[in-house]
Amino acid sequence: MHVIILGAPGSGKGTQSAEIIKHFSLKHLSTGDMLRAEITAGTELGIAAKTVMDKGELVSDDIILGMVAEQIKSTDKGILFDGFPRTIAQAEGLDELLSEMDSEIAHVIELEVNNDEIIERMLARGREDDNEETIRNRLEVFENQTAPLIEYYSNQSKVSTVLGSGSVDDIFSRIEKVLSA
Ligand code: B4P
Repeated sequence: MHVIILGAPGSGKGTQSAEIIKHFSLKHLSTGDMLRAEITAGTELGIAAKTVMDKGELVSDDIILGMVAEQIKSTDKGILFDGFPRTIAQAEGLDELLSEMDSEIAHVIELEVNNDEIIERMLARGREDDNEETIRNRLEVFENQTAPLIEYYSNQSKVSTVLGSGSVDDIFSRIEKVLSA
């Protein structure tokens, strides 16, 4: 079973992914974590990605799809995709990669949180790309490039929308119901 967790920046995708993998046998694949690991390691990819991420923009589809393809091919487990796909091109690329393996996405969990709460959370998180100007740009990028994925996956009848505010445990219980159904 492959699952996508989708939501605005700061909606808690990483936080809920950590809960999901405690209870379901899935491999956690976070493109944000992978990019931050490249930055920490000081690779060429990391240096290029940092400039883009600091502005709140998206790293190119080719780079992301290359990184993800490598991971998908190296595991037999179901995958929890966190922060990926973020564009229609990435979603189409993912569908293609999975269909080559006779597989497909089973569930898309959409985490719904209002923008005021998101801004408050990210300012409190204080990661390097969490300043107010970058956050506003990331929210705009989300609306323009990532939100259309909800329609893309709704057309495949795969989307379950989950309220992403409240306690981490309460939100996880809502997700657990969807994944156990
Ligand atoms: P990501 O690493 O995906 O991070 P995010 O969207 O900012 O955060 P997430 O939703 O995981 O929130 P979190 O759990 O941390 O992306 C970072 C950047 O990488 C992107 O802007 C982009 O440049 C690049 N990138 C990544 N993937 C890409 C792709 N596929 N294509 C192109 N570029 C890509 O939660 C946020 C905060 O809220 C935390 O402090 C947390 O503790 C708090 N929180 C969580 N749940 C809470 C709750 N229930 N109540 C209160 N606070 C809560």
